Amino acid sequence: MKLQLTSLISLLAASASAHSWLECVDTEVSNYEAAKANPELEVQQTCKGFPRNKVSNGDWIQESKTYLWDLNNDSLNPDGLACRPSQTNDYPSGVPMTTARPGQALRLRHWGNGHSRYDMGSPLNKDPGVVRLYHGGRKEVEIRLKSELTEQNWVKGAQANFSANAIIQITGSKMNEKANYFDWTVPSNLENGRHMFVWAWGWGSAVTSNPPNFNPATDYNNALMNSWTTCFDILIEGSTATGSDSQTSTSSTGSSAPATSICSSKECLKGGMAANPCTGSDCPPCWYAAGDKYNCFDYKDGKCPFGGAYDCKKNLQTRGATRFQRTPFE
Ligand SMILES: [Cu+2]
Repeated sequence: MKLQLTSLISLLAASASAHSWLECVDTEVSNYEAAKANPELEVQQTCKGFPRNKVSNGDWIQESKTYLWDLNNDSLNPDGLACRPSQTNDYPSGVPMTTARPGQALRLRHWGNGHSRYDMGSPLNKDPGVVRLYHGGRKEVEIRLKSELTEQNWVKGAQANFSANAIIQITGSKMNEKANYFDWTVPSNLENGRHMFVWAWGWGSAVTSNPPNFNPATDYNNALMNSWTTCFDILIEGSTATGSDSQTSTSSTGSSAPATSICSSKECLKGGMAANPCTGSDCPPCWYAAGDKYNCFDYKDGKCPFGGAYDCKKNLQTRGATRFQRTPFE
């Protein structure tokens, strides 16, 4: 049975176009380190919190037909919805909603389906892309349209490589993706109550691109278009927050504090030049992370010259640049 299912999965993964969906929001893996070190081991895992309305739970074939959501398929999604219409805020018995505290670590699990590596699987030589999360900013706010899956509604920092924490068994030139995970920490500024999230696999090529100082570890990846989504909720408990957003737009509260301290305490390179370091208020206002360093630039026409800056003067995270905004600086 197990072998059968595995070969059926490989067959479907190879024949179908690339696809994935979120299987579990709160995964407990009792032998993660051991299985990572030795992928031949059976992964011991249980799911404590599920995505919305997970009625075919565990039935991979059924879910690949009736649960995942092909965001950009205009005939299946003519209204441009962010969630499959059956993914309403329902949690049948046995597949409960996730309950979590701010600051809690969650291990999300999605299907690799043969797409975890550039040099193997299908399609061959394609970047596996990123998985990331979106949130409407407050409790009980629903993200309804795919057009709302923007950097503005991105949960800052909630973005990882599709196969970053995966357990993959390699045999010759074949891979068996035993489990793909996305480790994430619930933001500390979420108030108590139900919060709706959208998990997305950014896999297609976007029309926008990333600024020159783009840091893949921390910055929203504008070069990838979301292809597949799954919707879920988290019931937040034990929070002392009072309803500020999880997004960068609320930099007047919690989220600005770390960046503000970067502005005052870290060193940055003026004009991106190693010969011109400065610290704190002696520096130009527009800061860009570049690996473990920072580059800083003066305003140009009253604005930060590239998108995606942290503006230390206005205490504000600016939006990522489109490729059109980049033009004068290339
Ligand atoms: Cu696929």
